[in-house]
Amino acid sequence: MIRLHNMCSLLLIAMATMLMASVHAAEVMILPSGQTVFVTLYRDNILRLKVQPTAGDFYRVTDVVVADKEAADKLKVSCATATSCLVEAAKASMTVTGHDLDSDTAHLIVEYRTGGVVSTISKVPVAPQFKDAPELTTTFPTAKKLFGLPQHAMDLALKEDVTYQLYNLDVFHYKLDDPGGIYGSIPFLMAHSSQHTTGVLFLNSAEMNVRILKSQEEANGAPGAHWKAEVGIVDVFFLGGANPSQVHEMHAYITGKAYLPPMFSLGYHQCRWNYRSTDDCLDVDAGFDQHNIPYDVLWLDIEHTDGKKYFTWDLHNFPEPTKLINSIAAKGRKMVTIKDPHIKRENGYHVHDEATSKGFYVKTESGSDYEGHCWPGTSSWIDFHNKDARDWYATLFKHDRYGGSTPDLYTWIDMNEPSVFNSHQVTMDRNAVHRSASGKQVKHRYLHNMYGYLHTMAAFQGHLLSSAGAAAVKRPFILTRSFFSGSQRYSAMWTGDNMAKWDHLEKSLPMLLSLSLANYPFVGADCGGFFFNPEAELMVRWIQAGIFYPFFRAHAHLETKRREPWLFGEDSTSRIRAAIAIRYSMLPYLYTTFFQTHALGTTVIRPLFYEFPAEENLFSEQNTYMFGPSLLVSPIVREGEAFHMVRFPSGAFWYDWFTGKKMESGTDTNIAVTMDTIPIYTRGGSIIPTKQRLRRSSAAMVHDPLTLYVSLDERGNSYGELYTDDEDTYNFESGAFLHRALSFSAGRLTCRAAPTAYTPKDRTKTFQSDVYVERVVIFGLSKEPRRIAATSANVGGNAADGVATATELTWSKVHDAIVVRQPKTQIAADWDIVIEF
Ligand code: NBV
Repeated sequence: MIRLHNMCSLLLIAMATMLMASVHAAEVMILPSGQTVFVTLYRDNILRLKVQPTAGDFYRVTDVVVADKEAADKLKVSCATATSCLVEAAKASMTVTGHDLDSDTAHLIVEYRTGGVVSTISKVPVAPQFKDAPELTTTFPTAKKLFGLPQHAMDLALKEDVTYQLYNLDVFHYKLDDPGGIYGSIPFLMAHSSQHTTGVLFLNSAEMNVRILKSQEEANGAPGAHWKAEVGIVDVFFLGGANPSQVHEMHAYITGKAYLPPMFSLGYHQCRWNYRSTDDCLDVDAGFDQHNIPYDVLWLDIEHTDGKKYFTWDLHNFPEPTKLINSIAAKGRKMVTIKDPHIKRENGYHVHDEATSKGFYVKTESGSDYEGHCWPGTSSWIDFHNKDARDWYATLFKHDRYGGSTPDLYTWIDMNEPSVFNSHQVTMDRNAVHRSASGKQVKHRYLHNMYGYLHTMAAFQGHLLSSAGAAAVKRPFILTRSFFSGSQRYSAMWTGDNMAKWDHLEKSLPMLLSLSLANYPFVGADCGGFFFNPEAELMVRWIQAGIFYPFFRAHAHLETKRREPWLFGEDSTSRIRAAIAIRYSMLPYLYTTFFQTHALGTTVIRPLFYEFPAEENLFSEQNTYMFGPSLLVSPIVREGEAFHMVRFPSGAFWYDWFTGKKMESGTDTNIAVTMDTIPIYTRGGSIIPTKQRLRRSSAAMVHDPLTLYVSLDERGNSYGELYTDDEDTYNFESGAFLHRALSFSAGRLTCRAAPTAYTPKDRTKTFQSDVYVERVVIFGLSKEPRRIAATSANVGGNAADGVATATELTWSKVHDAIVVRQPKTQIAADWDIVIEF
């Protein structure tokens, strides 16, 4: 019997060797159960383990998520025997050893080392009964805290003995501190200590439950997690680095870096279920101008359609949609319409007719169209798993097909968990059937958590297609409710139907930070709270917090009172205006941060431990956080606060944004607050580009001059970058951008080309900018200047080419800052501003 088994194993090994030529894995182990173990160096120090039920052509639905499919390096992998493999990278190694492989307790032990230290130990059961129900237990011997596994309305640090469910669901009135699944999931976890950071990505799109182990009783004092997916395969990536940002960048190699959003989408968005008519929209739009509040995008929810048939209009209330969009766009603003994935089953509705005739709906097991109840009544769902269906769906966005649309109209996709009103858990039957373009069938349960992601891919493609004939293809803007690993390549997300309650405002911060840690940078929550009515204090505080959400939108339920920013009394209006003005002033810095995210795979908002990984007392901090690399913010999220505690890491100097006052590093400081207070601090060592003129939208700011905030570190130095381009198209991929490095040292501020962080596809285009610097604000100078002068080839625009002129500059002391006036140095040029003491 044993001999027979061995012979079988030999045969399987031989088969596997033959297969190696056809599969793109470096090495394989074939287990007696017939499962194949692939051990791969994915890229640099990212190691991947896959266990598949059969050696051959297993159908892996998550392939579409992996950004760089060619990255595996087989030279670094060796499987010495049929039961053990070693993979070695520069700074990491992984050993995979099989145990009890002939028995029903068969398992693999995977040890992942970073910097010579074992940072994760995983036990992967591989007995036959686990073939299609993968699980693993991972412990992190060097870690202190675990983070990740979004989306949950919970604290940032994961809690022991709690099972986090990853199952995308439309949960009505979702509860806070509940580990049940809500709209989206990313099966990624980060384990952190002051020495190391490790990441684990279990790339499986079925329902997954991850229990955080009781470290003392279950994992020898180390944090750990037990992962269990309903079906599918084990496909796990191990990432190890010195700190969170390294691990974040590795994660972005796998599932992709975030796309570069157009500038307008970083402005303020005004939404409501529903702006009811053309006149209503125009009134709201005019209200912003009357009250001198900038905004960029006006949104239309489901009521704008003809009977919830997406890609149509209610022509009674919106008789001339193109005219409406054009009049909003005339002020440099945009509009968004919603397009849900459920399609009304009504003959004559072009989307339904075409989806039916092409067979692009999700099916039942018996082969008929899957039907369910949603907003339009009886509906079917587009099978976005099928690439042909995605290609077809994309054509619906073309302006000649989507009547009333224009290039200034963008997209919101909702209900894409998918939400099915009359079905178990308000979602699609797990046995519903998807089909690939080549005709392979797969049950919904295998890809449930990816459905929203696939919808986003199709909508993104739709926007590219609708823009294809234009002089330059425009970057899409899509907001999705449901998401999975990879969604950051195509869309922003928001945290769905929160409530106008203080605890929902407070919880929005850890929710967004957790998503950011899991490689989803473009994230936001409904400002004001979706359900119920916020009183003025909550609304003001929510907007003051929302200016530090990467995606900044106010939204409200159909049954709530109107709540445009000027409806809460004069004081609140001016506070909201002041907050939104700060957001707009920071757009150059925010856009630069998004560019860095796109170029390097970093993120936008960051928990303090991401920037200060060695400061253990900050590991669980979730109220004070970093907005980009250089600003520390601490939104006021509690009612009636008279004092607010701000945490200042010891690893940097900190300055009050409004006065330049130096704060005490390494302390928790209680600051006295009023309703006007917005706690913002610059990081010593940074230079932050801003634009300070209050305009009606981001488009109106394009040519505005810059104010630079220079905050000195303990050596009197600082550094920052400015990225700029046309804010809207893909021309930056052909070189049409400016990326400038600003640095300050020994009393000299310089502007030069930034070190290459990004390689465009080609260099066929250039970008011109007439933007100059109108003000430099310096925090942390120990002496008052005696003389300040600017030297540049084009100071004031009147010097002969290449000839440097020196211009004397004026300055004054304002609070604790030195404000240098009108250097008029062009951002595109190289220049120096020199301070003599
Ligand atoms: O489309 C209506 C709403 C929308 O406003 C909201 O933002 C989504 O999260 N949608 C959910 C459906 C109904 C919610 C009760």
